[in-house]
Amino acid sequence: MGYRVAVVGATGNVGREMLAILAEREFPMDEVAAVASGRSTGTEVDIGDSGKTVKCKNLEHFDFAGWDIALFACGSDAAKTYAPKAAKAGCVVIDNSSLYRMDPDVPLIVPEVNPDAIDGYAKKNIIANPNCSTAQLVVALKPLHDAAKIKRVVVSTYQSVSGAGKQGMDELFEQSRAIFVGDPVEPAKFTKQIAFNVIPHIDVFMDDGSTKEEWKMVVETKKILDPKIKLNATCVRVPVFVGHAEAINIEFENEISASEAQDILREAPGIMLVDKREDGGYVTPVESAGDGATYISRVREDPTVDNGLTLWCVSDNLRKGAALNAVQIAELLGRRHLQKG
Ligand code: 11C
Repeated sequence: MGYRVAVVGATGNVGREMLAILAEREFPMDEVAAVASGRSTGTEVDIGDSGKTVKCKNLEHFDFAGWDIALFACGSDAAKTYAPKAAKAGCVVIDNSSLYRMDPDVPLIVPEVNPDAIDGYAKKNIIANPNCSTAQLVVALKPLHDAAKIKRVVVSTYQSVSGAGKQGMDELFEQSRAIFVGDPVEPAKFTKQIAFNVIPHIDVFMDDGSTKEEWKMVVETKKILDPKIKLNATCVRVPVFVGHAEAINIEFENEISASEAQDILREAPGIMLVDKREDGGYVTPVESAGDGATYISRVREDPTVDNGLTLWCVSDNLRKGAALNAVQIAELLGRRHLQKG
């Protein structure tokens, strides 16, 4: 006997990945529903490469009663209306939007980092999935924090356009084509030209001059890993389709060498260490796309502070940063709380 799972926002970048990953990981399902806005009703959506498809149902009329788990990938506005409705009907919501992440009654989970926090899920029947740039960061930080206690982190991100949805991907493609053929370039989703450029602005500006993407990295890292960690982020959009990269500088309480850190990271859950210190001996976003790992490269000591390390971290933002993490949460929920059969 398996679960009945609904994927809400099934036609978007993350929703499609959720369906694919449920199939790839053979999540025990008796039934899967693809749910989306009214304009997608009846659209056939692939369940990954399984050869099976499912017809989209209209979110507005979808009855969540009798469904065990709903993976929400539909943005904050729809989550605000429909997540409480689903939760009230007895369906556990795993929400990928930012809406509930900082709610003290909603666990914010990265299974490799804070699995025990899931035990509080029943307060609202909602579990939050972190922002993509936070997910890979905390996977990288957790084993190092356990080993030498992190005091402060300075991170610069290089975030792919798929983080901004299909519209973001289309805009990079269209602008690249326009530049090659000499057509005018017209920014729409992004505030400036993204093709052959980088933009130091993701999400809206906050009063202190940081952006909401940067703020999310700070508060989500504190909630998931340790509220005592100080973190400063600069989030940048780059002309890459899939895969976020991060340059991470870490200051520790206790001594830790680069080779000790490499040994720890090599064994850590969810991490692939690729750190050969030679041409091409590191991972780039293109190689991370389609994969579930958080890749770490370029681990080295930072001689400008006591107990400092710098490293490079790359992961598929649609997978570990969103869909895969949500499915891993569903697996954890199943193991701990919703045992079937
Ligand atoms: C981006 N990180 O790359 C964003 C996308 O809070 O879930 C995900 C936003 C979020 O644009």
